[in-house]
Amino acid sequence: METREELLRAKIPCPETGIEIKRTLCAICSPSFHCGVDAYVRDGRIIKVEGTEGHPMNDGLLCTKGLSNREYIYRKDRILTPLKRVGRRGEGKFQEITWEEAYREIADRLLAIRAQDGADSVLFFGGYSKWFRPWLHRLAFSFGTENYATESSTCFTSGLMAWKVATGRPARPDMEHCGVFLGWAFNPYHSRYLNGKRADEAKARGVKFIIVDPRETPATEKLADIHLRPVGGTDGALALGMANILIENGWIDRDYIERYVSGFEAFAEYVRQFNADNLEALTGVPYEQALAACRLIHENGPLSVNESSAPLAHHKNGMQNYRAIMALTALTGSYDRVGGQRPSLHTYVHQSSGFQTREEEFVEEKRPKACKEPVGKPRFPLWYHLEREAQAMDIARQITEGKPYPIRAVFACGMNARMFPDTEYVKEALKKLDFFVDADLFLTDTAKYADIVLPACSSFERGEFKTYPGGYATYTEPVIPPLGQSKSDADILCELAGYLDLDDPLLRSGYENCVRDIIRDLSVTVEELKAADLPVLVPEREPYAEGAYIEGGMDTPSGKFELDSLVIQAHPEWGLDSLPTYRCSLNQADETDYPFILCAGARIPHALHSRLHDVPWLRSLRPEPEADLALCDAERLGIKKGDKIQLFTAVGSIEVKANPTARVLPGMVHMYHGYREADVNSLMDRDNLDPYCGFPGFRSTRCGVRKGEN
Ligand SMILES: Nc1nc2c(c(=O)[nH]1)N[C@H]1C(S)=C(S)[C@@H](COP(=O)(O)OP(=O)(O)OC[C@H]3O[C@@H](n4cnc5c(=O)[nH]c(N)nc54)[C@H](O)[C@@H]3O)O[C@H]1N2
Ligand SMILES: Nc1nc2c(c(=O)[nH]1)N[C@H]1C(S)=C(S)[C@@H](COP(=O)(O)OP(=O)(O)OC[C@H]3O[C@@H](n4cnc5c(=O)[nH]c(N)nc54)[C@H](O)[C@@H]3O)O[C@H]1N2
Ligand SMILES: [Mo]
Repeated sequence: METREELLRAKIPCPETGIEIKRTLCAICSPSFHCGVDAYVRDGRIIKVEGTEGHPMNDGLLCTKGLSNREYIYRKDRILTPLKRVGRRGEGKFQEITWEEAYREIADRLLAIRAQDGADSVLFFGGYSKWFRPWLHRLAFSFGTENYATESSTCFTSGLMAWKVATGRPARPDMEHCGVFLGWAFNPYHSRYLNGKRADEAKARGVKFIIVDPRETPATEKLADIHLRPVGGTDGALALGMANILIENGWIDRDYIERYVSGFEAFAEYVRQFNADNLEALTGVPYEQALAACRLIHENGPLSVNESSAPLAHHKNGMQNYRAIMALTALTGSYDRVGGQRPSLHTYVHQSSGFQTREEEFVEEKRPKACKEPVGKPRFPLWYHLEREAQAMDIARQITEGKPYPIRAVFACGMNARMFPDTEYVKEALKKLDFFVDADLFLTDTAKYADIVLPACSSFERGEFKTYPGGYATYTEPVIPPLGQSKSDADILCELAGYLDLDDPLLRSGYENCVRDIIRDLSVTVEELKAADLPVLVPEREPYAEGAYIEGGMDTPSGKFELDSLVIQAHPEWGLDSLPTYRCSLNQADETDYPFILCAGARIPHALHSRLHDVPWLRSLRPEPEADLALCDAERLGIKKGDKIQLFTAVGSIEVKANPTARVLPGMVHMYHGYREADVNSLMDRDNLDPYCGFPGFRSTRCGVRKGEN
């Protein structure tokens, strides 16, 4: 028999130890995951976490980040009470106030600004944590403004827009049934471990893999039958060259194209200029390799393609490159086919689960009628046309310039200035605001600019509705009480709606009532979801019906897959190309002064944007910010592993440790973002933006490298 001491040390859940296992979810990364977690709780504290077995998402697995939830939740800089700024902006001097005082001050200030300059002079912003978005969005609308913007202005939406232009709907790769997988910018082992598992299974089934990545990664090593290594950001040229090869060799599905694709002739004519004569010069990929990849596609269909939310999109020509890659699915007849690219509709907060909720209605029913053009609309008209929200990459400019009208206040949930290009410029803009509120778990460098900081709680401390692929839904209960006086964002937003006296009884009635409204067409209830131990199957789920969407006519002007966009053609005043044209993405900077191409942001397993650099377990895996560069470049510059080097652009310079490696393409430098002491986004040109969608060129920025002070 073990003693109680031994049971405690082994963290055994039983009456002797008082340890209980309670179920929750990990919300550290995107809601398109949110893995199920078994939290071991003793005396209201989490003492251990494990993945939930039988959970439809992760079935017992967790990644490095998920396993660090305990350290994340108990990070030393958790905010425990509402705070009011008493020092200068950014200085970090605050006094504790009550929720009542915080709400009153926020309501008074926002209502006064609205009365003076209109609701549009207040902007509502949501950071990477997406779970509360329908509430924040509705709050903005009920307040009377369309100025609602999110971090998705740099993530995911570019690809979504590319799909909307082509087919009217997003799509998902059907890796389970494909014959060949085109892993374009695909390294799930670092960014989406569950997709890594799926890829391993596909490989074991005999699926062929083409990986397109400038670097060597676990994916290129474990999976690639062919590894194409284009210089970062030249993907469009490579895809158009591959399209040309497929067409020239007759490796296309003519019948499919005839029936379901529009603009083929113009596209085929355009891609002829990407050929054996120039493909290698444009992309760095030898023509023979591209030809071999096309042959592999032709001989091993159906073709499924990776959906990239960041690396392909973070270039000035990013969305067009994306469209060029998607065109390969049209040519090979793989869109809306088993084993190809399946059209999918979002069920709820960035998750497609195969059934409908009323999330969109919940937000749209409050869209204000008369308001000014939201931030970014004049500059990025296609963005607004398709997304109907503000483009966050234009916020700092509009605050600074006051044009076309002033933005005087920002109400944010989880704003991180180091997410944007040119961080200093963003901070200067925040200083100019009359009023800034930020809700966060931690007293971040950005929160230090706020007038009022609100303490948000983690997913372990709140109850939350959530859906999962395969037709599942769940509603978690808190597994520990919120730390200090922290609260769930959704509760904060609903309560604030009351203090603002908004004409919105549903929002004011609280999170749970809103969820009831959002799922009122489903036959499962909040009570049933809460009572269940695991996510439950929703009876309204619909299985995928192959070809139903293309047969019924797609949501595009022609009803077909548009290689040549009629939406863009109808708006010549936008100055955008209707074909997926290729242009060089590099910013205007002197090649002699800035000879390297900086790719900032390729995921590392132990960091998530700004948040996990401060979690000791994870930080210990890479204690200092590092930049990866090719062995030959390091040798030429006399740089050894661990040397301090400076990365510099016309915008700024940072000092980091050098990591010379054979994995990186000569001429390129890779660096992860979000570090306080070496903020790579402080090097980024704030105007180097994709004119189609507004995304920044984080992954193809000219930079210089020199040895630092060692
Ligand atoms: N150079 C470079 N820059 C990039 C990228 C890149 O690849 N390279 N990637 C871009 C992409 S794809 C993304 S998604 C963005 C990341 O977008 P960011 O918004 O910068 O992401 P995080 O740093 O994870 O989170 C932002 C803040 O939200 C807080 N937070 C977390 N959970 C909650 C919550 O539940 N409630 C509240 N109120 N706050 C919370 C965190 O503490 C943090 O301060 O960065 C973009 N910027
Ligand atoms: N551990 C961890 N996981 C994460 C995140 C995180 O911060 N940390 N962030 C989450 C978020 S918000 C996002 S958006 C996703 C992004 O997830 P992914 O899309 O997987 O993003 P990356 O890891 O940046 O890029 C994948 C691969 O693309 C390559 N790549 C970079 N630039 C280019 C290019 O120009 N062309 C080509 N062909 N390849 C290129 C990189 O070398 C890398 O190996 O990750 C999510 N998962
Ligand atoms: Mo992202």
